[in-house]
Amino acid sequence: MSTGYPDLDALLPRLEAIATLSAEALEAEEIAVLGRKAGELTAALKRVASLAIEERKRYGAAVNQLKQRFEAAFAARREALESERKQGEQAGIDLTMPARTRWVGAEHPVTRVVDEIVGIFREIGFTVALGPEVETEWYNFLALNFPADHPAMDMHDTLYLDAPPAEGEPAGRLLLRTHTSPVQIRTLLASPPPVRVVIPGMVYRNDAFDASHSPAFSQIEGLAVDEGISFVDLKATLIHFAHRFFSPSTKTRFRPSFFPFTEPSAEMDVECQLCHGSGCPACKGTGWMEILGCGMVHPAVLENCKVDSEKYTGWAFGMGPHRIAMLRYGIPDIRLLMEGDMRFLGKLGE
Ligand code: 2NL
Repeated sequence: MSTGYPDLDALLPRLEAIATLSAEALEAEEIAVLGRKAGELTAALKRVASLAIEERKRYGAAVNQLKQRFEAAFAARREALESERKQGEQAGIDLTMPARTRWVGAEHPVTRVVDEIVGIFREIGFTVALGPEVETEWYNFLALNFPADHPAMDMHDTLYLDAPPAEGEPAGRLLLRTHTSPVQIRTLLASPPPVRVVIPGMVYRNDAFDASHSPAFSQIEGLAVDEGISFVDLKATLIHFAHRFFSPSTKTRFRPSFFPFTEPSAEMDVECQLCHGSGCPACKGTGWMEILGCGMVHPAVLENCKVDSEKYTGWAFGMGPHRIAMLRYGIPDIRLLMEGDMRFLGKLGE
């Protein structure tokens, strides 16, 4: 209902809105409209005195009428809030309690790293394979050319189960897999070459938690077996991976290494992602970070998988997504990736 005065009409939307205000907003609005010093209607009332007599009567009446409507609306809202509060009190609800802010979800950094790595290899023709976390000694060690007296097979290094293998499985102890390589063995046995697979998963070792060790952590391995595959394919593919995952200008280097299941073997470093090669505490001043191990699949491993090592060759790599996430995001302690503390994960998700 118009007052007939544009300056007073300008206040009508605020009159309407009073029925929606919270207790705090109601108090502030009351001061803003009716306050003795700076209230908008108080100012209008002050203007009345300066008007000619006829106009003074008409405008004064309009201001007073509007003031009464505001006063009634403020009183009604206060009453409504009070009765809501009483109802809430009876129901055991405290309506004055601040609302919980909503948690915004984000991918876990390790999940993000695994998905990106898998994505990069899928782009170049690799598929994903998965396998059991409880394994036999044969799949986890012996098929991979570990000698039977290798220290990794010791009870001090590997978690063994107190149960015999299932019927039809090779004899030997059951254990929690110490790497994802047994899935590569299963893949080669199930499907003859050409094979190009990546295998992400959790692996287990008899280590206590500290800043750089965990008894459970992730690994992702890749395997390519075909006719005519050479170390050139290994290098080209892994350098391509480093350029896709880090950046196209990331420097890489290969250093000779040893694994029972590859020959020759190497480790690949990328330039330190924190100092970009100049040397910092994260790379111990070297300017390089080790991100993976790799090599040409040992012929004995191919033969264990019924693959003719005269006809076929292959290369493989393994890396640790928990470690990669720590290097990439500068996370100093692996336990931060295990504890699910939202103060940490929420920051990373931003
Ligand atoms: C590392 C090293 C590696 C492999 C894993 C592999 C699997 C088969 C045959 C040959 Cl079936 N190799 N996997 C090869 C080289 C290195 O992992 O440091 N991982 C964190």
